[in-house]
Amino acid sequence: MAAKTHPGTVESTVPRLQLLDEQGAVHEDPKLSPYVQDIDTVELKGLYRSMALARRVDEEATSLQRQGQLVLWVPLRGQEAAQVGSAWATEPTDRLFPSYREHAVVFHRGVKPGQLLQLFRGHTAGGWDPNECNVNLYTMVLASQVPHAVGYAMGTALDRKAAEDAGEPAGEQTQAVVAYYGDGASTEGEIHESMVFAASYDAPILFFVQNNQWAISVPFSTQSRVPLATRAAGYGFEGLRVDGNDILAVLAATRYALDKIRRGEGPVMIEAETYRMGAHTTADDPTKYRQRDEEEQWGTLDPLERLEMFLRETHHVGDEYFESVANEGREMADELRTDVLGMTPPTFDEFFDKAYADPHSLVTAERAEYLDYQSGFAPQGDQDVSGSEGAHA
Ligand SMILES: Cc1ncc(C[n+]2csc(CCOP(=O)(O)OP(=O)(O)O)c2C)c(N)n1
Ligand SMILES: [Mg+2]
Repeated sequence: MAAKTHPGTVESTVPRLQLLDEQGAVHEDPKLSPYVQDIDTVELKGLYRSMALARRVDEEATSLQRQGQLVLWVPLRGQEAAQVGSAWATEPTDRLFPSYREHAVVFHRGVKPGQLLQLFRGHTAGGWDPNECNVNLYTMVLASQVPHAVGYAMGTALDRKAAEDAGEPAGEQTQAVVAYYGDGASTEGEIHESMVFAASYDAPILFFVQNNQWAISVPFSTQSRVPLATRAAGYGFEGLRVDGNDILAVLAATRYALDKIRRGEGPVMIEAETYRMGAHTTADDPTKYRQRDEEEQWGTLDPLERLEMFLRETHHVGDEYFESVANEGREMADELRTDVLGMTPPTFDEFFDKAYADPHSLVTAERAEYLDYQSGFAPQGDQDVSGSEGAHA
């Protein structure tokens, strides 16, 4: 579906790539098709399963937030193909830098849904160890992860060069870095700076933009007059524009990009055109700023339904498989709910221990001051919560 455009929009010279069309049929593309030759029925079922489980977790998390069990939730519905397809193309050694909606990406790297929900319950400031799964922590500050990712990519390239200069055997494969961000974040200055540095230093990085058409209530037509992929040329590297609801195109384009990056041919950018089907977060009401017919049109482009059509019609996968995935999703959601309801909140003083890796005298003093202040209150059981006074949290 064509994105809403501004009257001043310049016709794009970057073609929109697609392999799996809206009716669930595959077409050849000279650039992308070679990168998905190995994707057989087993792999396709795996891709479907990952998307479906991520969607089920997303639904459960939305309900948990509505029931007051999470502080906030950021729905991913609609973006499953962009996330699973791109993550699937990476090697476990590649370093990923998400923003805050990349749930399917972090699940692909082994982060458990319960670990992620601890963050959205306010029980942790992180959720996982970035060095264990090679995924940096979420960041809410738009675009801030992108210069970090470029710096990391420049560092890996320098390490590799230093090892080569010292005559040490080169590692098995060049580590690539993927920075995820959105159409709204793409207009932050950090992205421009990141692209200039990445191009100048030939950093092994993939800029992966999920253009979900909205930055909260601001439509994409306000962010850019051209598809974002066209911007890459201005920095001197390749930009690919893919149908982000077509998991095969996303997978192939990401593999193509990572191959190029590993050959030392500089950064690449991918714009995955997709749609945020739900609210921006559980604190948002999209009916205030977007039209129902737009949502309905994009609803016909659902990435899961498209892959399901292809699996059923071309790969003869039947109901049994889809039912087993749905059952697995239900069990996963039940476990997640039990897990979340059983989580014990950390005490506030624990946060002082997380400020620095090593003890710090100032933080130690602040912690003592805080504990002293807290000790001035009556123990929980003695509090009078019947009247209005003293009943506030
Ligand atoms: C530096 C900064 N400015 C503003 C915000 C407030 N904010 C949070 S999300 C968002 C929209 C981001 O849109 P986009 O980059 O398209 O990502 P999406 O939420 O659509 O995935 C804004 C403006 C923020 N978090 N950080
Ligand atoms: Mg967006």
